[in-house]
Amino acid sequence: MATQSALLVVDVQNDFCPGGALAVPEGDRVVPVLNDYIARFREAGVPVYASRDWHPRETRHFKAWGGKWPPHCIQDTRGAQFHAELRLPKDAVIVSKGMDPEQDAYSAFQAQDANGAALEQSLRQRGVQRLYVGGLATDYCVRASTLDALKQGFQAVLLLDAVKGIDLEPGDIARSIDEMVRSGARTATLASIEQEIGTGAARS
Ligand code: VGL
Ligand code: ZN
Repeated sequence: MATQSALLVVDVQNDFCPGGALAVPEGDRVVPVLNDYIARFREAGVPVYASRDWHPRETRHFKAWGGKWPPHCIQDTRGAQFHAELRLPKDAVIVSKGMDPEQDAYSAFQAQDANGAALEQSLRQRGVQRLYVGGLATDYCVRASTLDALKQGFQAVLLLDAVKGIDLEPGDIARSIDEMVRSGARTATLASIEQEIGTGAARS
C-alpha cells in the first residue's frame, strides 16, 4: 500500500513577506512555487494543510515583553492574512498557533484547526504518514514543524525550492536544513516530486 501524504504550507502570511512587519528576505518567492505544489498534490488527492502565526497583541514572543521579535501576525490584522496570491484550496485545513501569550509556538504541531483539533490529531485521522513541508521561515517555523513531525513518527520531506529563511545569525538557514536532514528529513524539489506523484507514491 502506498504511503498517505499531506502537504503542509507553513506561515505564508503578509507579515513574513517583503513590506511586512517581520519580512523574510524574498519570502514572497515561495508563493508561486507553493501554488505549483498545491496544484500537483491536489491532482493526486493529497490533503493540503496551511498553518498561520496568530498572535495576540501582547505576548512574550514580542520584544516589548521579552521576546525576540517585532509585533507580527496579530490576529485579524492584514499582516496575519495569507499572501493574496497563495492559492489555498477551499478544503485546505487551516491551523493557527501562537495564541498563548506565554509561548513562541514555532511549530505547526502546536497549532489547532477551527474546531480546536491539534494538527497531529487531524493528520492521524486521515491516516497521513508523510508530510511535505514548505513555507516560512526555514530556520524557525519550518524547522520546528519538520523536527516535530519526525519526533511524532511522521516521515518528513522538506521542499527546498519552497522555503525561505531569516538568517538572524548568518548560517542559521543552512544549519537548520542540516539539522532537519540529520534528524531524518528527506529533501525534494518540484521536479523530484512530480516523479513521485507520477508513480503514485504520494497518494494513498
Ligand atoms: C516565525 C518568527 C516568529 C515563523 C514566527 O513563522 O517562522 N518566525 N514567528
Ligand atoms: Zn510569530
